Parts: sequence; C-alpha cells; structure tokens
Amino acid sequence: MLKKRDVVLSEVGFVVYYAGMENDRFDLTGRRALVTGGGRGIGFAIAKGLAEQGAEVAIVARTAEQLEEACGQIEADTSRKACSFSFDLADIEGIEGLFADVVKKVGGVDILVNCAGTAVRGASEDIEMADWEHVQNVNLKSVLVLSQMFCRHRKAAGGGGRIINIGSLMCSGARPTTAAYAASKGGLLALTRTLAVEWAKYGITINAIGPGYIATDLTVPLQADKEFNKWVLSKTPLERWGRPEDLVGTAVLLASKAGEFITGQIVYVDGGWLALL
Ligand code: GCO
Repeated sequence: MLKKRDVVLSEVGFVVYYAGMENDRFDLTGRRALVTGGGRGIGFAIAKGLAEQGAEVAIVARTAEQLEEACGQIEADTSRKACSFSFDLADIEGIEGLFADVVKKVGGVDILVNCAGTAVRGASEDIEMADWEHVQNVNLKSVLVLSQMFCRHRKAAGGGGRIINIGSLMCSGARPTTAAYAASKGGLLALTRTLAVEWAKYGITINAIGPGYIATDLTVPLQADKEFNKWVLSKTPLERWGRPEDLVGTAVLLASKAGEFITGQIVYVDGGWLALL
C-alpha cells in the first residue's frame, strides 16, 4: 500500500505526490505521555509503545538506574525523546512537585498512564495496617492525586487529554491472600468510572486496562510456584502468561484519536480468563 506522501517518479519523470491512504487514527506525534512505573514491565512496554507511535514520554519509577536504562532503550528504539523522574508514588505529598517538574521539563502532559503498583500478599486476618496503607497509597491514592494534577493542567491548557489506569483481573474478581491489592484495584475501577463521567466535560477520557497474569517482576514468585503456574495456565484459554507487550495495542488505542469515544471502560487483556466458566 502506498505510504503517506509517497513520492513516485512517473514514467515521464514527473514527481507525483500521492495523498496518503494512511490515516492518523493511532498517531501520537506531538503528544506527551507521563507513565508511572515506566522503568520496567508493563509501564516500560507501554511507554515504549506510545513512543513508537510518536509520543514523547516521561517515565517515573523509584530506581534511577532502571530509569536511565529504560530511557536509553526507548530513545534508541524509537528516536523519540524520553526523560525520567526518580520518585516513589507512596510519597503522596511530593506528587504535586513531581507533576510540576514533568510539565517544566516536557512542556506539558496530554496522556497520563498510571501503571505504578505494588502488592502485599498474606492472610487477610493478619494484614498489617502499614502494609494496607502502603498498597492503597501507591495503587489508588497516588492515582487520584496525579489525576487531579493532570485535570487542572489540562483545563488550563484548554481541555482534552487521556488517562489510562492499569487495573487487574481483581477489578472484578479475587483470590485469597490479596485483600489490600484487590481492594485498591476495585477502587481504581470505581475511580476510573467516576472521573470519566465527571471530567468528560473537559474532554478528558479515563479508561482502565485489566491485565491477566503477566510475566513481570511483580509476579516472579507466582511464576516460580509450580502449583500456581498450573492454576494460571488452567484459567487462561490462550494457555500462557501474558507479556507486557500484549498490553501496548490497547494503551495506544485508548491514548489515540481512535479511542476518543471510549471512556469509563475497562479493557481486559487476559488471554480469555474472564470469558472462561
Ligand atoms: C496475584 C497477582 C495478580 C496479578 C494481576 C492479575 O497476586 O494474584 O499479583 O494480582 O498481578 O493483578 O490481573
């Protein structure tokens, strides 16, 4: 198929410009994406995927070395600018300053991907309050505070914008020993829907992606557990653990013009898990 503005020399040597048959539905050129948890795993894959579609990306993670490497790889693979901010999203008070730093460095933010997350697993009757608070702060409270910063920024910029929250199968189901994580992800879906219906008037869409069991650092202990691994594969019709890259297409859809009429939704990328009886 002819690429956009292909220059084709006709037989008589005239240069003929063809109006592009392509369209810009998924083009993110000129957009600036802030991705939390962007140093590795799902966040890194999504940050790179948005950059592949033309976006400039700012990634946030706790460890500076991880960020250096991630930015270098994104810039090398996509020729798009990537910058990094070492920050722990458990530091709720510091989020306003983080967002201001990102806007100062990148010039603005059009897409916010809330991917940073943590989990504490154990018997619910033994949950320590400090662990509960930490999981709620990172997985839910930080998302609200960052989204508030984003909304005010977008309103001042004249409106528009995309928020993509990384949820979980636990937005709609549960397994024993993950109460803090499941509660945070259930709350994340409710927050996604509330902000979607409230901020639609600002032209901001807010959606969630619900990953199935994805092979990342967060699930290494689970992948290594033979019984757990067997259970995951028995519940996944596509019979494999997901890869972070499996989520990129959905993130691009929700961030781009192609997804402009989608808001308040959760798209499960779960290998068929939730479809299975
Ligand atoms: C767990 C896992 C899950 C996955 C994912 C599934 O402890 O069962 O961490 O929570 O990470 O959220 O969608």
